Amino acid sequence: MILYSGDLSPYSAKVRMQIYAMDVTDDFSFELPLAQFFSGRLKEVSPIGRIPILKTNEGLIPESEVIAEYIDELYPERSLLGSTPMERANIRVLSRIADIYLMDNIFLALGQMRVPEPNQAIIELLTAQALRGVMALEEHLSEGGCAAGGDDLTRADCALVPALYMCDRTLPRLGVANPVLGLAKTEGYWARIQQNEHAARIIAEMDRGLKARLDGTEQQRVKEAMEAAALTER
Ligand SMILES: N[C@@H](CCC(=O)N[C@@H](CS)C(=O)NCC(=O)O)C(=O)O
Repeated sequence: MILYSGDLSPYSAKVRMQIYAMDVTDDFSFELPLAQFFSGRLKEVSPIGRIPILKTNEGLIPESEVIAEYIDELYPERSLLGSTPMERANIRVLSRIADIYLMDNIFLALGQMRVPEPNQAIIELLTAQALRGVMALEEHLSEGGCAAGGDDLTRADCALVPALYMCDRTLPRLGVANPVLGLAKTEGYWARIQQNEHAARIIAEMDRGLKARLDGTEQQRVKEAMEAAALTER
C-alpha cells in the first residue's frame, strides 16, 4: 500500500505513527506527489484533495481517521483501539479532540502565514477554538502513562503527538503561545510521550519537514518536481 503523506502534515504523521506502532511498516511505502500537492492539483488523485491518502489494491481512501480505522481493521491482532467498548470510546474521543479541535483549528490558522496580510481576527478566532480544545483535552487525558491510561500506545497517542507538536512548535510561529503551557496533565503527557520511540520518530520527521519549509529546501524540491511534471506533460 502507498500512503501519500508529508513529513510536516499532522494528519499524515498521525497515520504514520499508527503504522510504526503497529509494526506493519513493511506493508507500506510513503510518498508525496509534490507537484500535484503544491499546485493544488491533488484532486486529480483524490476528490478531497488533501493528504493523507491511502492507495490500496482495492482503491483510494482519504481522511486520516478513516485510514486509521481501515488499518486497525486490517490487522485486528495489532489494533491500537483498546479492548472494551468504553476504552475504545475514550480513545476515539481523545483522537477527535486532537483532530477536530486542535489540528483543524491550528492548521487553518497557520494558513494566515501564507497570505500577504494576515487577518488577526481569523487567527484569534481559530486559536481560541484550539485553546478550548486543549482545555477539554486536559480533562480527558489520563494522569499518567499513555493518553488513555496504561503503558500501551493507542490511536489517541498517534493523533495527539502531531497535534501537540503543532501546539508546541508551529503555533508560536503565528505569535501565539503554546496553549498547553500551565496545564499540568497535558504538559506532563507531552513531556512523557516524547520519550516513546514511535512518538520520537514522528517528532523527528515533523522537525525535518519544518526545517525543509523554513530553509527553502521544500520550495526547491517543489520547483524541481513542477519542472519535471511540465516536461512529461509536453
Ligand atoms: N480531515 C483531513 C484533513 C487533511 C488535511 O487538511 N491535510 C492537509 C495537509 S496537513 C492538506 O492536504 N492540505 C491541502 C489543502 O488544504 O489544499 C484528514 O483528517 O485527513
